[in-house]
Amino acid sequence: MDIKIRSSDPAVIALCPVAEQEGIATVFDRYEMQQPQCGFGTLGLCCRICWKGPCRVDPFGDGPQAGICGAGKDTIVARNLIRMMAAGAAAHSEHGRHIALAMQRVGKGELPDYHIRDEEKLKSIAGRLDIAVADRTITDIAYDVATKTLEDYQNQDSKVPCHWISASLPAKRLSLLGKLGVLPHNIDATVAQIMSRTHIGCDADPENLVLGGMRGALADFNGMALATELSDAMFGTPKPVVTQANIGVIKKQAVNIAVNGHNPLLSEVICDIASEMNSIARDAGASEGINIVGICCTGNEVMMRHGIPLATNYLSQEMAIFTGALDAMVVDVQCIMPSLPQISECYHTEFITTMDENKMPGARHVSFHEDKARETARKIVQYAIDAYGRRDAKRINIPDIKQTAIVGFSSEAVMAALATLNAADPLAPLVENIVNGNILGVALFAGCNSTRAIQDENFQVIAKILARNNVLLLATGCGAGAFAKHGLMNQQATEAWAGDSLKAVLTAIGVSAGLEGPLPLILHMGSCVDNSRAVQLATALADRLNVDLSDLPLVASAPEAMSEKAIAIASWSVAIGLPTHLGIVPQVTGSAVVTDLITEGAKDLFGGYFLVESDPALAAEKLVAVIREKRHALGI
Ligand code: CUV
Repeated sequence: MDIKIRSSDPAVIALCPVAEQEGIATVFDRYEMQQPQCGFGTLGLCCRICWKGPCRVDPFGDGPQAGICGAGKDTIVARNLIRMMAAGAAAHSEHGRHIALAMQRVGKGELPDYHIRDEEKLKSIAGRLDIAVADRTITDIAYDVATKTLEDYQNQDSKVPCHWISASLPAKRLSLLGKLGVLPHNIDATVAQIMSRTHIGCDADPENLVLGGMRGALADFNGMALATELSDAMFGTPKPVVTQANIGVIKKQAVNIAVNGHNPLLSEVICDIASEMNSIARDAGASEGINIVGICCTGNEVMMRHGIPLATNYLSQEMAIFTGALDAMVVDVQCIMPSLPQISECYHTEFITTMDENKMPGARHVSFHEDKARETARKIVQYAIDAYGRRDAKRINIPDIKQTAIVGFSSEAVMAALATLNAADPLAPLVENIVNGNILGVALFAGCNSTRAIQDENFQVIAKILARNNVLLLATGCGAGAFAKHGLMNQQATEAWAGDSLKAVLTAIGVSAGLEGPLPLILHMGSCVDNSRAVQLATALADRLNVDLSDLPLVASAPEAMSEKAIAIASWSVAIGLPTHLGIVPQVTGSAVVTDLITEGAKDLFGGYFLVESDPALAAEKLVAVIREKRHALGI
């Protein structure tokens, strides 16, 4: 296999031959082995919802046009689609619940290993949730914030929407979503309703199903908004920090520990403990002590908050092990390939699962609970140090491939940078430059990598074209990882790729904010749950201009989306009014009705819609055209 047709990441191109030599299959090999993939599944036309099935609808119209129960293609496709949205919402919201429960216990004084590190942020959240802060202790406020947040999982009054969505979107948007009946009142109930209405013999109306799915997607937004905000209060709100990304951040002379997954509750403590255990690592022979590196969204979390370097993003997570110098990979939840423990077994690498509901065959399981966080983290770091002693020097192969990245652009950090230009009215410089056209518009890149695209390629091609057209670029998730690895999140990238007027704006802000040069070409806003940060910024802009989110020259793009979570994110992005590009054809095209619903139909209802285009250059052109259209409608 020519790996260059599967990945554009030079580290992957360097390490895949190592895997081949070792006779170990990678995600790219398994993709080949899956070809040709099932056409019914690709179109969304395979139904496995009951045991009379699986049933399939013939897309050419010759064979059966309904499943055994009578469900036709539109019902089958819609049910499959919204179950994915529900799964995505469940994943993000479970992550959020985990953080909220931990914060509630911090509030009760039950978790000595955790603290409220950002008291200002906690108070600002409390204000948004109408919780009093004057003359109260931080722990009391934390308890109330967490308790009110948890009401979003418990409220049974369907007329009262979830607190977090109410506190996060412009009034105009909330009113529209309320009228459409898609504002979630309870995350768990919304997910359960999707599972229930898609059971055999329930909701069969494609439009009704898709609207129910959109409510689930908005519950996903609610779950990620609260996850982000509570994490900031507990672990700190990100500020710009210079770090490095790609596999070359793994160090030969250090005990290398990769944290992989999503939830910062464990990785934060691992970072703390690692710095305390450096001398033990040195005594074991690792002259550079302990080196924590990140993968996927846990990587983004610790990168944004502490400048921990990012080893890689989703599709290349296996590559870290092929360096032969990864002593442990510690995982929590989501987007962790089950192949990893098997590959680790071929090396000296300790593969450690930590969440009782996320175990993997072949892994060592160290059960993580917040009340013993430091003790557990110490045990995990010790396993890594022990593994270091078992390294095989002959198999060490760390390609010297890494790029500088400036990360940490929370919405607070963006506002702080803007405030250096105009303290009284920080949004003014941004608004002025959008209105006068120096910034044509804003694009948010999100989502995963997929074997259905050349890894990281769509991200790079689209971003460079948009930047040339003076579009301000934001990124989260594995998209952010892709940009960081490929050197598009540094000042050199701004010099190389930004259009003249965008470059001037990024330089003015960067210099004024003390960066001694422009802001990076693409602002790293964090992990997937941190997409809520971009919405926060967009909401501030919309409120300032007294328009709705759908009026802004703002687009979203998930050019290599893959996970159910990404489907949920892309769907709420549509529901809040954003034209949302997908570079991978979603598994809905077996139904013209559903395809139309999420494109043209959604446009009529929400103002947002899906724009599917798998050619990245064409996608970029279309996104620029959409931004121009929005400007025209605004009269700017
Ligand atoms: Ni949550 S969801 S592959 S790690 S962005 Fe990365 Fe990000 Fe998709 Fe997963």
